[in-house]
Amino acid sequence: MALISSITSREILDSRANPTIETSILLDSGVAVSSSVPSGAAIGKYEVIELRDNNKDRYMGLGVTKAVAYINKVIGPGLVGVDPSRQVEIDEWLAKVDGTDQMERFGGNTILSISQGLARAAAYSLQMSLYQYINSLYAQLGSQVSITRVPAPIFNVINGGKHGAGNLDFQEFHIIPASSKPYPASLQMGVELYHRVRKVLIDKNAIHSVGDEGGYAPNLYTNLDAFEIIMQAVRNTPYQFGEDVFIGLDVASDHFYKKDHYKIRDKQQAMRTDDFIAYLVDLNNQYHLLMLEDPLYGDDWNGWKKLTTQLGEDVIIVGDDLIATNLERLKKAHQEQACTGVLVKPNQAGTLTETLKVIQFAQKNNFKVTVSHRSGETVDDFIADLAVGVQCDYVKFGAPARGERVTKYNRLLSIAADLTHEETSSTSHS
Ligand code: 2PG
Ligand code: MG
Repeated sequence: MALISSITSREILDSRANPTIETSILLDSGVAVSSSVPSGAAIGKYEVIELRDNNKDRYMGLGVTKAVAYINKVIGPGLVGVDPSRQVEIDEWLAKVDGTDQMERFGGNTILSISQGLARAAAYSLQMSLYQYINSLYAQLGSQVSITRVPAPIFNVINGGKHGAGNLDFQEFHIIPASSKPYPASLQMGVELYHRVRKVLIDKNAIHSVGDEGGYAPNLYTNLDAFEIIMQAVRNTPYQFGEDVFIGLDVASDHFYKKDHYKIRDKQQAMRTDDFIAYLVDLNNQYHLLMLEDPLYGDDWNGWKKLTTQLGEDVIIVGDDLIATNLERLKKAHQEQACTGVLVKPNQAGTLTETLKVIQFAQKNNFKVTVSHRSGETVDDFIADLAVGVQCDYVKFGAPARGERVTKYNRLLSIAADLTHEETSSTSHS
């Protein structure tokens, strides 16, 4: 196996015009790869720390030159001569050298840029597709899964909350094609509906701009209006709501939870947990949601338990801010039956190995797993391969628009083609 010759890093920009890290790994065989990391809008208190310069004179304090220097001067030189396929060992070493619970010293962003790069370098070296290589790492951790399909996509077509330039409280309004559809057909459906949503918004004079994840960020009277727009868009196509296509929602309720109350524009009065749960149950009666992400505040464990008891049979209740891709929090959610699905974002965990461990626990305990992007993204498509490599249930990469989102959906198209090809050649050989 080729060994690491150098690891170098630089500051680049993410899709929100904020600095982030790009790290390059060169092997002594000449293999050269790069990897870059994303950034969220609302960084939960339970995810690993993102190291920023905090120098107000550069990029409003968001520069990452300290992180880059750690890679170029400390961590990179420490890994020269090492075999990049020792992923699990290196990831554990990185966490140990950092030495803090939340990677405060080096930063989870710093560490993840290396961790992802190692996997990509090793995969190239072994002449394996990245998703196959990740699948083999997952097997090393004890989870043997055979790769048969591309996970079902979730498209974020209307952006509100912290991601929207419009006026909605809820963060993401999702279109979810039936998971029985092959990926290319789901992508096509997502795209056609994305354009239909735009048309309905234009007709209603509600178009405003697009949000951080490429979905429309309209000005509407209520959050419910956004659902009606999507329903109208579906009615303008041959697709059947509840059969071909479903609706999901990332409420991201931490954003409008203030002093024990949930306040949204649809209701004059702020609601306590029980009232907000009743509101969400009503919403589900009306729209038959497939998925409901972060319906309640991330520390409202009792509320989550109640909601999951009420809706968990019908709706996938997804913990994002609740879990923060943190194994301990996932274990707690399992014990308390607080949710039935988990969002997985590698940059909340800090290393690929830790991310795989979270997915492993989730899969063993029957959580529905969604591999997710962040709102501030780069054109790195690593998470597409991760999703296929572990055979998760869903992927959430934003709208099917904007380069940093599309590159991931396109990567899945290419993997889908690989898988079809393999299937055809194995049947023709048998
Ligand atoms: C979320 C994510 C991704 P952010 O809440 O699910 O869509 O947003 O990256 O801003 O945390
Ligand atoms: Mg979320």
